[in-house]
Amino acid sequence: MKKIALSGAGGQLGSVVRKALLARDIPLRSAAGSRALTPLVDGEDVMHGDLRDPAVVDRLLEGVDVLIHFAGTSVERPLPEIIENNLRGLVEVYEGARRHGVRRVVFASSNHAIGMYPVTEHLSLDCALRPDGFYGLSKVWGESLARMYWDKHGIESVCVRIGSCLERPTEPRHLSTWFGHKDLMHFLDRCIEAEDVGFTVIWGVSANKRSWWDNRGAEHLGYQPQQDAEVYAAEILAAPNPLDALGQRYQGGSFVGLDYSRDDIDSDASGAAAGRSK
Ligand code: 15L
Repeated sequence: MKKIALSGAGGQLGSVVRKALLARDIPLRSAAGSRALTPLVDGEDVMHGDLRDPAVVDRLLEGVDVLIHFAGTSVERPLPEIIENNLRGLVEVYEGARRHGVRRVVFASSNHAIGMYPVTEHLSLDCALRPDGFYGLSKVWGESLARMYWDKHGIESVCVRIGSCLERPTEPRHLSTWFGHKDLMHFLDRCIEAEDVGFTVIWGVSANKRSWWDNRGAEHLGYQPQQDAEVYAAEILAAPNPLDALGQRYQGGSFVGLDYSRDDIDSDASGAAAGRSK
């Protein structure tokens, strides 16, 4: 059986994945950042540490076949923090993958790499990237880094542009962006089991009726989502939308309004989408 390492195992999503992988009896090494993890089952291989330190990365990747890399800053933060956690940390992780012959990395990218697209657009996997902040920008960089390590070093990556990965959708935007936990675990199973993935980018989204994202081109992974946020639509649409006008206009939702300074919001996105950049 393949040995899996999970970074970010103490985080919101990492905790869900950790429990589910252990329940499947998958040989797992769970790694957190600053706080130590208590093993959830007898003999669980747990560790913690700063992934900018190559010795910590060595401990993470020794004997590992597939790394599920969920560590890093997962929201908009000041640039120095993003650079340390999401840029420097990621280089150390991929360099560690080289040292240890790790065959495959699942890189948690994000919909915030494309958050500046208006909600009226439907996106294919090869769309131009339009990050909605420094966090989204770090995911653009991460996807390119993964591409480089495949092209130059033969390390496979699945870059998953995660939408809103929640137990259940709670607001209108999620009717398009929801990535249900069942679908997430099926997706990770495919990332572990699929034969050859090379460099693959895929939208981390359920089979939502209102999805903005089209996974055609990533069929080789075998990801076939079953969940659909539409089941919750009536309930969600009966409540007020928590997003402001800007957040409702763009796919990145609330991230878009952080440090936003344009005053021509009626003319921006469609013009830029058509290649105009006034
Ligand atoms: C993300 O990338 C974030 O990590 C998460 O906290 C959510 O904001 C999610 O995107 C989303 O867009 O809903």
